[in-house]
Amino acid sequence: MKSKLKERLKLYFVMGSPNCVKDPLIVLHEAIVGGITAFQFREKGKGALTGQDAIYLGSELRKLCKAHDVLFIVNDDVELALKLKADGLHIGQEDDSLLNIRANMLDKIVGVSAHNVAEAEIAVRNGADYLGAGPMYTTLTKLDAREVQGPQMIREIRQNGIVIPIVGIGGITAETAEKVVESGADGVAVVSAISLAASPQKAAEEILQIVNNYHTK
Ligand code: 3NM
Repeated sequence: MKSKLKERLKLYFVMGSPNCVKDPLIVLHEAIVGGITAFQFREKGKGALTGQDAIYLGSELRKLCKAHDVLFIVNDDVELALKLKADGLHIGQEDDSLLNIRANMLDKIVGVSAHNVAEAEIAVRNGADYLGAGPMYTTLTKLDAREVQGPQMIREIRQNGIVIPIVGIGGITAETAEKVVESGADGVAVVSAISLAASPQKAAEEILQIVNNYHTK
């Protein structure tokens, strides 16, 4: 599952029901048809589902990913990740420590959000499988997002010898995706550029093409 992780993180769609206007299952299905390579179930923010409702939606989304061989990662909640038989878990700096989490997620993928080189180094030392580096640009999706770091941050992480897979996140669109991969990211993680697009399929196709074009240059 961890093999070819760089390849599988090329277009990483992050979403929960608060990020959608349409039915999240339809949005995810369209995004899958458009070519996303990974999905993160992130049920956060105003109106987020909890308890059985979150488990139900998560299990439906999980089934879709399984059927289409798209990596399925759960944000922040180890129990939910295990219950949904996710491929992995993504944690922020505020979440439970990576060392505690690893004990429950032995062979699973664990990704960590990093907002600077120091956080990236600690995450790698503690065994992160990939980094989500952000925010690249201004985002309206995460209200408590840190200060914008820009793609330069990824360049600095690479200059510090970190070789694990990195995805940029935060305000990334088809206009900015190339700058992010140019800086040393293996892929881009996006929420609204796909979830709120008139056509999530077309949005995903367009961004994937930009990432692919860069990597085959
Ligand atoms: N994490 P959008 S920014 C979930 O900086 C998340 O760690 C971020 O949403 C970070 O693609 C972010 O709509 C939200 O801007 C990204």
